Amino acid sequence: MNSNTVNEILQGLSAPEKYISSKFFYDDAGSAIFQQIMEMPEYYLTNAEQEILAQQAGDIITETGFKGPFNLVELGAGDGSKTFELLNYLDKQNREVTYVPIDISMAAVDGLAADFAQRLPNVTLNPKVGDYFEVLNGRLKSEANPSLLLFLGSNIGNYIPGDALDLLRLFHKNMRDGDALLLGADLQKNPEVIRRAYDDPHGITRNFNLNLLDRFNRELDANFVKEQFDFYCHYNPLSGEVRSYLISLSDQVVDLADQQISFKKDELIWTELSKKYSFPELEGMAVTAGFEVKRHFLDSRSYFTNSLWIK
Ligand code: AVI
Repeated sequence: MNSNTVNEILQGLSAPEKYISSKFFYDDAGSAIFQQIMEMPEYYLTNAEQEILAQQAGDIITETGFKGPFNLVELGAGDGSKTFELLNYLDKQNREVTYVPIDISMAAVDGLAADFAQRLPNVTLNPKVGDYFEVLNGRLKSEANPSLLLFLGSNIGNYIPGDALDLLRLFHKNMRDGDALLLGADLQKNPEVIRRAYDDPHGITRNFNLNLLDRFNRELDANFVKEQFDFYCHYNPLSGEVRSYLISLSDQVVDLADQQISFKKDELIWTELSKKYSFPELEGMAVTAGFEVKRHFLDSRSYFTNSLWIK
């Protein structure tokens, strides 16, 4: 980890209310645990979004209004499994599309490109490795064809509200007039359904959180004792926020990157926000960021939306 990253982590762990950004979940081990999360029956988000993209691909593409060739630009593509549904549809329709998966992980982008090249030989692939702000910077404006941006998986829900808006504004700034954004967002629903998806009975989300400590031990020369921490999470149906935490089980001092961090017994470290939206909240964000909301595409249980916004 570079010195800015180390300082960011130290700052969070020295704050009066300690926190660690959820972006640090995703080392190789954390990404593998996240795969296990997505396979849990309680974690309904993945299947709900897959269902929407598989069953409503035609309507989604029609609503963009794109008639000719276009770019499908996926931000944080991961393994691209859900996008396969859209591309498969486009391929069958003989639509001319260039798929631009962008991900920070070279392994993810390479794997996905190899997989799609084999399964969708007619689709043009133009994968990009890097931070999607840097990769996106200026690129869509100079494209000859319109672009449909994909920001799937409820990733928007992991940003605190101000940052979520900044990100949407940044997408907007980089898009051409008439370009479209398909945003995957988890909806407010029976709070028990949401609670079970995060406070899961298998302990997988607990491992996902505790893996942060393993990562810091390995990469920041820290000496966290995992048994001295536990996981807690809470869904507040009034705010729509799932908040996840690590709890210190004793008064303890931990070494990390040549600093000493003190924890009180029962002190919390906030590790993640997973925001669940109402339609007015989503529509408010769209308008504030400069978009027109075209349509919400829902799964059969109305748990999740892929919302199409136009610049
Ligand atoms: C990646 N992100 C949208 C997931 C979420 O639902 O907030 C990460 C996750 N955290 C716990 N379970 C899944």
